[in-house]
Amino acid sequence: MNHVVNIMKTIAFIGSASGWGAQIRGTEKGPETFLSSGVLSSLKSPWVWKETLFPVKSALASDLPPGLLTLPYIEDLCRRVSLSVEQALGDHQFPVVIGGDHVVAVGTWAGVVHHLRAKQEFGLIWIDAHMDAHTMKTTPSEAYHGMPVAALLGFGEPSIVNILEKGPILNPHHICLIGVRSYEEGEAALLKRLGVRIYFMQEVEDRGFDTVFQEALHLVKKGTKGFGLSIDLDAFDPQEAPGVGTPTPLGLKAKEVLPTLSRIQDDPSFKTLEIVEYNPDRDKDSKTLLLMRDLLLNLTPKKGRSV
Ligand SMILES: [Mn+2]
Repeated sequence: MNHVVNIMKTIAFIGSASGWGAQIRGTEKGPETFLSSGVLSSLKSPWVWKETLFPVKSALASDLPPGLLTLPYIEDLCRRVSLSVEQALGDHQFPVVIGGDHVVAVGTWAGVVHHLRAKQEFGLIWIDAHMDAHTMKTTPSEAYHGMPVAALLGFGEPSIVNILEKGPILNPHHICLIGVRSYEEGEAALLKRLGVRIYFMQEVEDRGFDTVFQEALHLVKKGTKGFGLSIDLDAFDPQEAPGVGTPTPLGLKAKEVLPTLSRIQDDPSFKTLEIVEYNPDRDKDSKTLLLMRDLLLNLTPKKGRSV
């Protein structure tokens, strides 16, 4: 008996109820609101809600401002997320992390890279209105959700740079940003110095999302052991995704983005998906919730994969 069994890969949802990284902390409610909304029933693929990870202390009732004092909560949550992601991959599942604020990316991608033994050999497409590449030296807000790209590249507090193993986790030539339209000089200078490819919103408009994404895909797949996608919902136009902490005008349009994304849903190199910054308090007519559903319908594995 020597035949290939074709089975559908199970999606493992991991809720990361992170709010400590943001200035507006409603994202902590994101994962549980998302789960209880029932939108997951429209998924065709088999899925499990593996768990929702909460910070040891809720940020919702805290008046602690963003900054160093929030770091222990962030470090602890990111480490648990990284271990959960690693476990899901070890169980041959397809992890989908639902945020929570974007600092959780430090945990998600540390877990994936550790599992694949792919330090600096893993590709990441970061879809976001912002660069998220600050360090404590350059940040105006001190909020850690503005720092995960820098941390993944080895810059920032050692406790999040080296979450599971000594960083840097990613090589600047294997990460690219799409949709950026709001940033500060300090973070832009860091990414420029490192040679990170940034597709600003203007370039997306000039060349089209499809063209830009295909180019980005080439960049993250070449010479890597796989790639992932980190989607900050604020990359989308606030008319389509009002339920985010930092809405930024003139963003991506789902109509243009979804058909392109659907082309990678059965790509075996596509290892993990992350959708972050959902803030249910600010959503209007469930627009953001339904956009998350549509992203999942277009991005989660549809066909069986050989095992
Ligand atoms: Mn972000």
